[in-house]
Amino acid sequence: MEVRGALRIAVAAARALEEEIVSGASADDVHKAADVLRDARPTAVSLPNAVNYVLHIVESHGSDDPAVGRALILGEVTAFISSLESSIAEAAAHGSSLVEDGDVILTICNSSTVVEALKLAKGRGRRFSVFACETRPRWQGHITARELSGAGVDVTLIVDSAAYHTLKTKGVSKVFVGADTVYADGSVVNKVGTSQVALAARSAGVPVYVLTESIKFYPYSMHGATVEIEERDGAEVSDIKGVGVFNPAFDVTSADNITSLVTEDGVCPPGEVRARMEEKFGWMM
Ligand code: RUB
Repeated sequence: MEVRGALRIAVAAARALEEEIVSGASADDVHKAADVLRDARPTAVSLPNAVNYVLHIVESHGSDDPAVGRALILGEVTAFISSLESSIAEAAAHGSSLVEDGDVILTICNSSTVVEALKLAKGRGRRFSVFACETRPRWQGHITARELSGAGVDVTLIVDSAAYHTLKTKGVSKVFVGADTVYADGSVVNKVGTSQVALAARSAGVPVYVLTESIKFYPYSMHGATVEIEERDGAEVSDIKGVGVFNPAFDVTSADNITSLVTEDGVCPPGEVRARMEEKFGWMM
């Protein structure tokens, strides 16, 4: 939990492998490091996607001269990390263009893409306000509130269970959330509570936008695979003796409750995710 958020996790993993390669690790050691990194957290598919892509680069540069091979690999890995970093800026730029004067935006958790989009909108002079769900049990919504407030955005914290009431009574016009994993059918895995917010938003007639880089697309979901939902220690929720705790960290928001996904390539309805996935992840399949 020192590195949180699906995109930051992907960048951190790719950087760790880059360091391994710089330090002269053998291909075997790079593979072992990749296994450790992949197992760090189970839900955000940006992690295995980034790790697998670096391995794909390593494998495609077998050279008789190891120094030449390593230089080629490093060049491509560094370019890949830069492309991850620019994908957040591009997705956020597309997201920010959805923000209109007078908007009231509700969000949950701490998505760097959502925060960046809202900061960009503020920087462009848009007048809007934000409600941030606290995001129990680890309070990532407080991070969002602090970051937005620091950027001069009018932000109000709510407890997670106030989401529907807030949607109905505070003129919420849009919901912006991030993603950990995107399935081929356009459904999205994100911080637990996102699915309730989206259901409530649909019932209240409020559009839901998922801001996500395509490194979070899960290509194996084209064949029906799903990711494991991380379950965390019950002590994060309660220490009442004799009472069990179920503490899932993520949930799945159905495509029916999502208006559009917003990636570095622009706005994409849930029904178009499969085609984009095929285009982007052919190398993996
Ligand atoms: C973070 C979380 C974020 C997504 C998207 O969960 O669910 O909404 O990862 O974030 P955790 P980003 O704090 O448990 O990692 O847009 O930064 O990739």
